[in-house]
Amino acid sequence: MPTRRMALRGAAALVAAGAAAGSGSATAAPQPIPFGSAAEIDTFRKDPRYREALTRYCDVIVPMNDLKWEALRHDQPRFDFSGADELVAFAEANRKSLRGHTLLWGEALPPWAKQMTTRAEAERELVNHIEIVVDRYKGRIATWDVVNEVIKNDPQPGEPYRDTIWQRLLGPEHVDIAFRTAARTDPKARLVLNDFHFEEPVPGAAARRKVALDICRRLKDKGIPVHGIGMQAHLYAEKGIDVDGLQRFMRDLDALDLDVEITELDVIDWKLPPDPGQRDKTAAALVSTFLGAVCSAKRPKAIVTWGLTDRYSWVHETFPRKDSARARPLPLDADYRPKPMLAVLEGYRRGTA
Ligand code: 9MR
Repeated sequence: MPTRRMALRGAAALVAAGAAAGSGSATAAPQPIPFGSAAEIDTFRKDPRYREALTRYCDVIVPMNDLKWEALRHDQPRFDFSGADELVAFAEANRKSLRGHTLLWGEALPPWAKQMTTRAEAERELVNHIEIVVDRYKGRIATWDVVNEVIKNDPQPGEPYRDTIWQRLLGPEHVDIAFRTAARTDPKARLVLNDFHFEEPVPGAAARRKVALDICRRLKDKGIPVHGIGMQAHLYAEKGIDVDGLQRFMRDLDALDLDVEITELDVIDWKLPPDPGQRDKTAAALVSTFLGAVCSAKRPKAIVTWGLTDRYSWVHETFPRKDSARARPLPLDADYRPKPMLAVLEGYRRGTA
C-alpha cells in the first residue's frame, strides 16, 4: 500500500523544483507541470491497484464521469453526489488537487434533460445545476471544465456551435450562462472551455482553434470570466501533430491572457502495427512531440491523462483494432507496468522537460 510519505513525494518534488525554477537564473529548469488522471468510480472502488496508481503518480484527480449530469441528475429533483464525493474525499485525503468535469455537455445527459422543450426550462435547469454543483465543491475543486465539446466538429463561418439540447434551446448564450453562473458561484475557481481535435495537421483543427479563441474573446468582451482552454488531446497515432499550428495557438492564447491545460490525454493506436513494444514507442514519441510543441510555447497549468492504465480505457471499445489486440493508449500497461509514455510525462512533472 502507498504510504503517506509516498503520497507527498510528488508534491514535495514540485515545490523543490518550482523554487529552483523561480530563481531567475538563465539555466533554471523549466517549471514542473502538475500531472493527473481521470478516475472512474467503479474501477476505483473495486481495484486497489488502481487507487494505488492514482496515489503514486498523480498530483491532480478528475472524476471521469461522476460530475456529469447523467450521474448527478438521474433523478431530476434529487442530486446524487455519492460517486463525486468519494473521489473528492480520496483526492483531499491524499493532497491532490481536483478538476471538475463538466458543468455543461450535450452528452451524458439523463433522459429528462434531453426532453426539455423551452428556453426558460433549459436556462432554469442549467443555472440551478451549476449553482448547486459548484457551490458544493467551492474552494475544493479548483478548476472546472465549464463547457465541454460545444464546438462543432467541422465549424463553418457563422456556425461555430455543436447541435446540442443547450444550443437548440438557448443558442450561443448557453456558453455565457454556464461561465457566468460558475463564476458567480465560486469567484475563485479557474474556468475552462474544454474541447478536442485542436492538434491535427488539417484545416478543420485550425478552424476549431479559431472558434475556441473567438468564444473566449467574446466572453471576455462581455466581462464574463474565462481563464483557459482545455485541450483534451485524444491523439490519433496515424494523424500526426501540427506543431506550428499548436505554437501559434499558444501565442494566441497568451495574447488573450488565457491558460492552457491538457485535459484528457491518451493515444488512439488502432491503426498502428501489432507489435506492442513498437506501439508503446510510437505512442510515447507522439506524446513527446505534442507536449514539446505546446510546452515550448506555453507551460500548461496541468497535464491530465484519461485514465492511467491500459487495463481500463474508453479507447478499447470506441477504437477497436482490426486484429482485436488490446489498445495501449495510456502511460501504464494493463498490469500497471510503466511504459515509455510515463517517462515523458514524468519529465514534465519533475520539470526536467
Ligand atoms: O471515458 C468516459 C466514458 O467512461 C463515459 O461513458 C463517456 C460518457 O460519459 O465519457 C467518456 O469520457 C469522455 C469525456 O467526458 C469527454 N471527452 C471524451 C471522453 C471519451 O469519450
